Amino acid sequence: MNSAAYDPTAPAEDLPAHTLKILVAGGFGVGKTTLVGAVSEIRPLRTEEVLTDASVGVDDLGGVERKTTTTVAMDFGRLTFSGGVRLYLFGTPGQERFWFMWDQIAYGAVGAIVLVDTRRLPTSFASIDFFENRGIPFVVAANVFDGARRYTTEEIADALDLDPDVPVVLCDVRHYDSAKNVLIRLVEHALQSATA
Ligand SMILES: Nc1nc2c(ncn2[C@@H]2O[C@H](COP(=O)(O)OP(=O)(O)OP(=O)(O)O)[C@@H](O)[C@H]2O)c(=O)[nH]1
Ligand SMILES: [Mg+2]
Repeated sequence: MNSAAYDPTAPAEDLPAHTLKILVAGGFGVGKTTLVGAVSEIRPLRTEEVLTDASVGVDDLGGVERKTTTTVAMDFGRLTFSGGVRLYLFGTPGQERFWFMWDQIAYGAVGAIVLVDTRRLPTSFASIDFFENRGIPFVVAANVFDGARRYTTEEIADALDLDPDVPVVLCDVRHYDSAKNVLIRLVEHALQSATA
């Protein structure tokens, strides 16, 4: 190594210029873990446990009958954009009995994606209230499940009684490009909110 050329204070070239903490929230079984897994450039950290009988009659599995596990703490993933922005993605647990963790997971977040399943909109009401009450910018992303009726973004915004400045996007969280598009929309919205 040429020690004369070594400057320990110089920024490493592979380090991103900006790092942002982003939350992936929404109700039970809307696809949060799937989204983090679809976009993460590192192997995502997952805290999945098998769904037990405790869920019966509590969690609405309508439409996601094949779901066998649930997040009990959080998901974690990472995505770096070529412009030098790195996102740290934190997926929240959806089951109501784990909501007490949301404040800790949300600490320091610049924005959130609230995923909704249009067949089970009420499962995401609590997430929307959570970010509205804390003034954390969020976008609503409708994860369009196969066979689900298609709604327009206007219909979804109306049904959720969203403020007019909250962006609504349609997505399929299983696909990298679609999930990444939601993240880009959120970063734009969070930046606009910060400079407004
Ligand atoms: N058909 C279809 N299935 C999906 C889609 N997104 C997720 N799934 C499936 O739906 C189920 C729910 O996905 P998860 O990613 O575990 O949902 P979650 O929001 O993390 O769930 P919790 O952590 O339990 O709240 C899984 O069985 C997925 O394979 C989708 O866009 N289309
Ligand atoms: Mg999950």
